[in-house]
Amino acid sequence: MADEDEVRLTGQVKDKLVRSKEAWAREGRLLTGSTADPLAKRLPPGQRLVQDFPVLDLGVQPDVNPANWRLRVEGLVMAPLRLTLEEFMALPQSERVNDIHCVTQWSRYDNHWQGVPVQALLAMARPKDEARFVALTSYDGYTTNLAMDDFARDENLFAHSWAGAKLERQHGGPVRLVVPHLYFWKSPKWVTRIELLREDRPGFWEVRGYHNRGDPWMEERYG
Ligand SMILES: Nc1nc2c(c(=O)[nH]1)N[C@H]1C(S)=C(S)[C@@H](COP(=O)(O)O)O[C@H]1N2
Ligand SMILES: [Mo]
Repeated sequence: MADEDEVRLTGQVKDKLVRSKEAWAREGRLLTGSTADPLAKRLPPGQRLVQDFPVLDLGVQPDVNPANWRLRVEGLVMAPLRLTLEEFMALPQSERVNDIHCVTQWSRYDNHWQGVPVQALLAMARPKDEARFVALTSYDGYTTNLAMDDFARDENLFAHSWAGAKLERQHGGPVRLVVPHLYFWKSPKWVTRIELLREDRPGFWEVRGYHNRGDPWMEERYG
């Protein structure tokens, strides 16, 4: 690992929590067996609305020194990127307001995010024609995967702020991805590496029984 990739991790990976979620996936827990049209129904099946903002992760929260933080766009791109936080913050900024849906059944409406649209970063990196999938890696070692079509949507943002304030470390600061049309495990906190691929590469939860795509309205909790 290069020097600038070194980060301090605090906490411990919650092995028991990971194992119980794998068991839930095997048993199909929380499934209601119904689906819904997002236009007809704002709250996806089996979800309940919360007002607070729960914190969910593997138990390890990386403390990234802003001077060492990097966002890398690599793989099947014409122009690989390796941005410092200063360079990232200097890119054209956008805002989005959206609802988020965690597979553990909580949903939270009207989250206001500020950051850099995925489409803006892709326009800089210029994906090659063969790029069909994306593998995302975070500073806590977490990984997740998306199809290009799900990644390149206009609403998706690399967010550095939430509700008008700097994104707290517990929610993925300095920068997390927000992909609101899929369950929230597809929105990596502390994201650092975006790799464009020809073939799909399932991530942390996807290899532990979660659905490969995770559409909340189709109730794609488990695969
Ligand atoms: N790096 C990283 N990103 C992650 C996770 C994680 O463990 N590590 N957990 C995912 C899950 S399961 C959810 S529900 C959301 C939770 O985000 P929050 O803690 O801001 O609510 O982050 C997602 N992104
Ligand atoms: Mo989650």
